[in-house]
Amino acid sequence: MAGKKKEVQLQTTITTQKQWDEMLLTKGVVVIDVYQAWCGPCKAVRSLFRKLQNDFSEDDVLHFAVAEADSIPTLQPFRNTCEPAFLFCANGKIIAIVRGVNAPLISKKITELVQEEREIAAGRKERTKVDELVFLEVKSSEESVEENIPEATVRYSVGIIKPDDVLEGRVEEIKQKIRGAGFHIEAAEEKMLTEEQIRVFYAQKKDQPDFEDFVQFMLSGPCHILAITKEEASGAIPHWKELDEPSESVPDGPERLKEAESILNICDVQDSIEDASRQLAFFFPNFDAKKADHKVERTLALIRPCLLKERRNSIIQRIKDDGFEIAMQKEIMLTEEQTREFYKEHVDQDYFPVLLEQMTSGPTLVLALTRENAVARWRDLLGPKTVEEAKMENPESLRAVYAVENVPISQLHGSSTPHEAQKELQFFFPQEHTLALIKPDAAREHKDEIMQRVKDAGFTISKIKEQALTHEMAAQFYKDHEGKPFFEQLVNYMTEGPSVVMVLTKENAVEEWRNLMGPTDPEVAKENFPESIRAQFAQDILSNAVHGSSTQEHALKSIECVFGELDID
Ligand code: IDP
Ligand code: MG
Repeated sequence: MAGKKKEVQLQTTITTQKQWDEMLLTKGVVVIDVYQAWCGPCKAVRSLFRKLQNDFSEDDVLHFAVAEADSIPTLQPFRNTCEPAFLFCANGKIIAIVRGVNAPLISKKITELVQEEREIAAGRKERTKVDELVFLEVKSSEESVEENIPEATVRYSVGIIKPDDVLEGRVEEIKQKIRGAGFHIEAAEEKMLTEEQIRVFYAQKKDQPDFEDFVQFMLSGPCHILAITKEEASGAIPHWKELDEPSESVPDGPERLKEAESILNICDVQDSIEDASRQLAFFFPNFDAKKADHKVERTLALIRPCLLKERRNSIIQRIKDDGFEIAMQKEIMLTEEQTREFYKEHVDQDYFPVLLEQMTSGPTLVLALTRENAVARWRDLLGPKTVEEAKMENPESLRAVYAVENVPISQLHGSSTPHEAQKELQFFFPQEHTLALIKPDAAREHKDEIMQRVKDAGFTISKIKEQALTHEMAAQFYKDHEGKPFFEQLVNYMTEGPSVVMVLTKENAVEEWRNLMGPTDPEVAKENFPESIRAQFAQDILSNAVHGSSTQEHALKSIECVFGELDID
């Protein structure tokens, strides 16, 4: 590991506009870590930078700097965004940016730029005219999904719970302790380690006299391997080492913590993201840390009838408090057939009759939850499978906390793997079509803005046309309202000019579009759903900007009425 001295020299510190302007005069390539004063520069990339500096040390072509966004006017657009950003300066111009600690991408960019500078210096290549990056433009691209990187740098450690603790059923207790200290468990797996894995993982112990016995002990039964993360920017989370220090605030007392420290072989990866990636790859070959860090994932959650009836608000609040967003939701009364289909792998189990009875006893709330690494995080929160195990092994887990008295079935479900999540989401939220319409006045005045909202919400526009509804069409559309006092007015309004008529396609499209539209009356919309289209673009309860089918059946009928045969895939 490199010593502190070298670290100080690695990056030039830039805290004023003058220093920034001077930096631009540097020959060669400068890689600048733009940071916020409150969280400081990114430590995770330093070992990578050091390595690259060694690789390209011959001709003084590569330089590194850290620049504080708060105090340099040029970097104003980077203030108040907490994700790390790396700028690449060549020949006095900022020509590229990487957001987030994407080590492979940063490494690739540096290598490309250095090679290009060398070619130019050797006269083998002309300098191509490149456009300088305009930061404001760069900022707006943050909206794209790929760039949507969480705020803090995530670091991984691998922890091993040894065979004796696994055998004695202490896994949950230990996991709970790790979570209690502010870490997240991103993946967990019980498995027999190979002798090679043990020798590599515990390499630093190999000179201890009882090492061979230790290896044999580790081979004596399954271990529980954990991939653990800690968010770097958040100062509230202690380092592994600090877990070892006496702390009055922990109910178990310092002795228990010492024990936890010795139970887990703890690898502080503070200085080397490479070590952590190697260990992760070693124990979790299928675990994609980059994906887990950056990709907002979806999982399916079910809140079963008893819990929904008794503590609906509490559980929804808890889900939000734990950082999940509810992307889609639907309350349904499952039929026996649907229950059998959904739980087809469980139909032969002893508990199935009780499960079936429970699931069909009232409405279930089905949720599509999103956040990074949602599948593992939600399962981790749920805890052990049965209420009994949950209460015994992890009383803090949601299945224990939200157990319903006298009901033996756990009240919460979560998908086991991303693949299963996809299947389960499809089961409850199949692709649907709905008919959407931008009413005449809104089509004149807010068409582009409303279309943008449609696209941002992820709808596919399967068909679209601009057309003034005929009297017959409008009357057919609003057949259910015939005889109401506003009916005549409504039909007149709808036929006064061209509307934008669309077939929108998405999972759960009917409900999703109605959610995006908001309540019929814009005053109610403004009050309760200020982000909805009607809150923002409707004039009054009649001229309320948009229309959407209210059921799947209505949707199919009106699509047919406007577009003829339904021939959408
Ligand atoms: P929805 O459009 O949200 O489905 P509906 O109750 O189906 O609402 O009503 C259809 C349309 O009739 C509304 O979008 C609105 O344009 C109009 N409308 C509904 N209620 C009133 C009312 O009380 N006064 C005037 N127009 C109304
Ligand atoms: Mg309606």
